[in-house]
Amino acid sequence: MSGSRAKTRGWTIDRVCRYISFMTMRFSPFVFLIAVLLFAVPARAQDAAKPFTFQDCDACPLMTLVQPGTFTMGSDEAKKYEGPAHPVTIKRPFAIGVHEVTFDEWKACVEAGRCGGALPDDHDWGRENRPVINVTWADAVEYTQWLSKLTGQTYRLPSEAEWEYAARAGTDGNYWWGDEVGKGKANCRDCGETISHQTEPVDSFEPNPWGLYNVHGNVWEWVADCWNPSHKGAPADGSPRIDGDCNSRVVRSGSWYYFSKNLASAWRFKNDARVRSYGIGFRVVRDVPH
Ligand SMILES: [Ca+2]
Repeated sequence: MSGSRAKTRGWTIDRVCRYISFMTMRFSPFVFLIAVLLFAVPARAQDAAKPFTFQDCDACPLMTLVQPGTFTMGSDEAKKYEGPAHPVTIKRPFAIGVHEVTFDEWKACVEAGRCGGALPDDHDWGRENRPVINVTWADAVEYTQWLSKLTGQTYRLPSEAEWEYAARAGTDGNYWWGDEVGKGKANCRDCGETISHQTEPVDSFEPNPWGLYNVHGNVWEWVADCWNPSHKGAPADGSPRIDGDCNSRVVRSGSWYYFSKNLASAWRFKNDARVRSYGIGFRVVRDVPH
């Protein structure tokens, strides 16, 4: 396994800084500014088409950078627990897993003597690039703690607000692609012509506009928050709720087993934090130093 230095398309952050320092000394600041502008304009256009991604180590989850912003969390058309809709402002950028954490990624933690010391049951669906399942909320937290120690960065579960912000990716419909689930866009009970009856590889289907895969369906995803049956009293700054029933934790996304209504961006559900389920996995968040 490689070290903890962040890799960004072949250019480390240290290398970029050294290059800028050298060019500023070598040429006049004015000439260098022109060169940077010429370089930056096409780079921004490229970034808009392809979200910025990085890994902190070879076995670490692929992460994408999410910029700060304000969005409306929840829904006033609540079927059950999704109201009231309320504004949330994410004040700092953060990085979130492009995919649900895979069995292969989990395996690295097991081989390091953590994460229970054995791979969870895969129900004979195959492991590798499928989402890890049959992990408790505490198991998921332990994985983030192991990643943090390995990389020197702060990994953790997303807050429920961060999760919904990243899943919506600037959209306000039931799904990032619109209000109708359609066919062939996700893995759920009524998402396709046939029912999969199992998980699919984490890079199945099209990603959302911010590059996240399977924010709707495949596996439910543990988030950090304690359970509350509504958003009444929820924080407005994107932090997790630590009041309420903390023996139960929030899960988001819906899964292969559930119907499309349970996959909606605002849909929320709970589970006993001790539960191991063939329908629950998670994705990680990494704090971005500022
Ligand atoms: Ca999912």
